[in-house]
This record gives sequence, structure tokens and C-alpha cells, in this order.
Amino acid sequence: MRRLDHGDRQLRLIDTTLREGEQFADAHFSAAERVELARALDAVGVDELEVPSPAVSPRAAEELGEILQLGLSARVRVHLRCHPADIALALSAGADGLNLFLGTSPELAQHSLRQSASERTRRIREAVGLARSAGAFVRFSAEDAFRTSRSRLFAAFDTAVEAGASRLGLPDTVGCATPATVSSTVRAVRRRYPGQSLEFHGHNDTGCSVANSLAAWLAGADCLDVTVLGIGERVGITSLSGLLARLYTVAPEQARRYRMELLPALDARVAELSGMPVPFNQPLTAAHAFTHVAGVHSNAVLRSPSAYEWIDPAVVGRARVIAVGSRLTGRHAVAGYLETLLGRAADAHEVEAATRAIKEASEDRRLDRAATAGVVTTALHSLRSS
Ligand code: HCA
Ligand code: CU
Repeated sequence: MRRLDHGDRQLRLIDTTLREGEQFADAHFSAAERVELARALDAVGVDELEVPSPAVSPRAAEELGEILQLGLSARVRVHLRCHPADIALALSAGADGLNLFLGTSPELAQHSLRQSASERTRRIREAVGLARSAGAFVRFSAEDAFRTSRSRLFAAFDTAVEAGASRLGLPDTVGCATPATVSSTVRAVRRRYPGQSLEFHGHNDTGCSVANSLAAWLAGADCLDVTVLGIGERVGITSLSGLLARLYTVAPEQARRYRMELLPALDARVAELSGMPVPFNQPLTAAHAFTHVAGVHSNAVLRSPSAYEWIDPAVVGRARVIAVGSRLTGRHAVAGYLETLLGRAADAHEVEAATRAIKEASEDRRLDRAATAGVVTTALHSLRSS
């Protein structure tokens, strides 16, 4: 595939597992687990970590202090409503990067915030101004940006920029955006605010979040939000592994800035903490992300892995698996399997007998490793005694 040409525009990954991820209905991280995850994400090399507002609970305030003290390479950004009291709490805990947000769509203005346009402007100006006067880095996000008209969006962003925000956030809060709408909105915002950093945050309600994140970057965003496994509100947002898989194939120099070999353990840990397995379709880290089943696939992969692999499993420290427990299993896969089992190359009769036995035994069920070994051993035994 053709690699994309992005010049040197460097991407920043903003991990929000500790904030958006906590909004996943099955997530709960203790204070110690938050520290563990912050360190693990820092080891992967994410550029920034977004953490919850200290206004959430007394414990959240303590945890913010703790994360700020860790001395991570990643910058820590606190997620805050445009409420002066929340901002003051974050500043007093020592935060120097604030991610402010305020709903700008008609839906949120009517049903969530119940604010007029002038009230919105006043709040943005006050909140951004307060944070800036304390010397903090300020990002302002227009929550529900993709159901917000251009004029409302620009009105909110104009206010935020005038008040001193240095980054503008475009969250697809309900997951309604498509790569095309992301692209046109990011382009328009990029044109109007050429000197600002731009961040995209994509919810995955229609399964488009990774594609939308890539579209945002290609259109001029320099910051993309992710969480481990994509956990977050409802079905979550762009996953770290999904985005890195996508980048690895179109802009490998960007993906290689991160320690991708650490992803399997990180995804497994967050899955464990959320009481679930790593989802079967998680790019790079799913149990079967590098398993080949059909005979046609296995045969070709044994000759040349690139036949059916776009990413080398070694990139994430994994190995490919040639599955041999189904009726789709072919002779080449079985030959490879027998070589491992017997410690020598199998002859044609052995391969034939083992393949036939596997196909017969797996008509009604998929054979696991032990069952496959049993079926094959029996078949070889009767071959020898016949
Ligand atoms: C939410 C807010 C948010 C905010 C994103 C941002 C969203 O959970 O309601 O601050 O950029 O998706 O809009 O996560
Ligand atoms: Cu969100």
C-alpha cells in the first residue's frame, strides 16, 4: 500500500484511559491501578495523559496530586468543565495543563447545559481567561462539535482563542461523524486558526472512530485522543492499538515513536481490570490477531507471511499461529504442525492421515490444542499399526 505523505507534521497521542476510559460502564480503577496505568502508558510513549477533574470526588483530587508527582515524560492534562471552581481546584492541586470543554451543539445547549449563546461565550471567556492568568496550558473543546453549525463552532473557538487557548478540540461526542465530515471540519478549523494546535476525539458508535481519527490527522489535526482498548462512554473511542495499527501501515515513522511491543500487556491489563477478555477484534492484541485458519491462507503464509499479513506480529512482540483444529485445516498447516509435534519432518502418509483425522473430528466442533494432539496421535498410531 502507498504510504501517505505528511511531511514532518508530528502527531501527538493524547491518552484518556484514566478519564474517558473511566466512563466505560464496566471500568473501575483504584488509585494504585491508576498510577500503574499512567506509568504503563508513559512507557508506551503517549505524549499526554488526560485525567479526571478533581471536582469529581475527594479521591479524584488526591489522585490528581499523585499522578502529577510521578514525574512522567507524558504531560498531564486535567479534564474540566468551564466552571471557575473546578479550574481553581485543578490549579491548586498543581495542574499546569487544562483540557476545558463546553457543549456547543443545539442538542447539548437545550438538553444538557440549558445555556444561551451569550452565556456560553461568557463562560468560555471566563474559564479560559482564568486558566491562562494562572499560566496554565489551555485546550478548549467544543463538545458535540459535529452536530454544531460552523457559525456556532467558530463563535466558540474565536472566544477561546481570544482568551488565550492554545489548542482547540473537536470531539465527535456521539459518534455521528464520517471521515468526510471530519476532514472538511478539521480543514475549515485549520484554515481559520492556522497557529493553533488541533485535537480530535472520536467516539465509535458506528465503528468509524479509527478511520475518523486518521481523517482528522490527514486534514490537519495534530493531536488524537485514544484510550486503551477504546474504552469509554457507551462503546468508547478510538483505541490506542487500533490507531497505532492504522498509523503503522500508512505512516510508519509516526507509529514507531511508540513502543508497540508493550501493547499486548497493556491491553490485557486494562481488559483484566475491566473484567473482560481483550475483544476478539482488537487490532494487534486480540487473541487471534495473527492466527491463520483456512488451508488456503495457511499454505500461502507458510510460504510467505506477507500473503495474508499486513503487519508483522513481531512489531508487537507476538508470533503468528497456524491453526490446525478445524475442517478448514490444510495439509501444509498439518505438515508444519507434525514437524513440531514429532521433532522431524513428517512423510506424505502421515500428513495425509493426520489431515483426514482432523477434518473428520472437527466436523461438529472446533478442536482445541489438546484435542487436536489427541486426534493426530491416534491417527498416526493406527497408521503405524496398519
Ligand atoms: C463527554 C465529553 C467528551 C469530551 C471530549 C473533550 C466528548 O464525555 O461527555 O473534552 O474533547 O466526547 O465530547 O469526552
Ligand atoms: Cu468522549
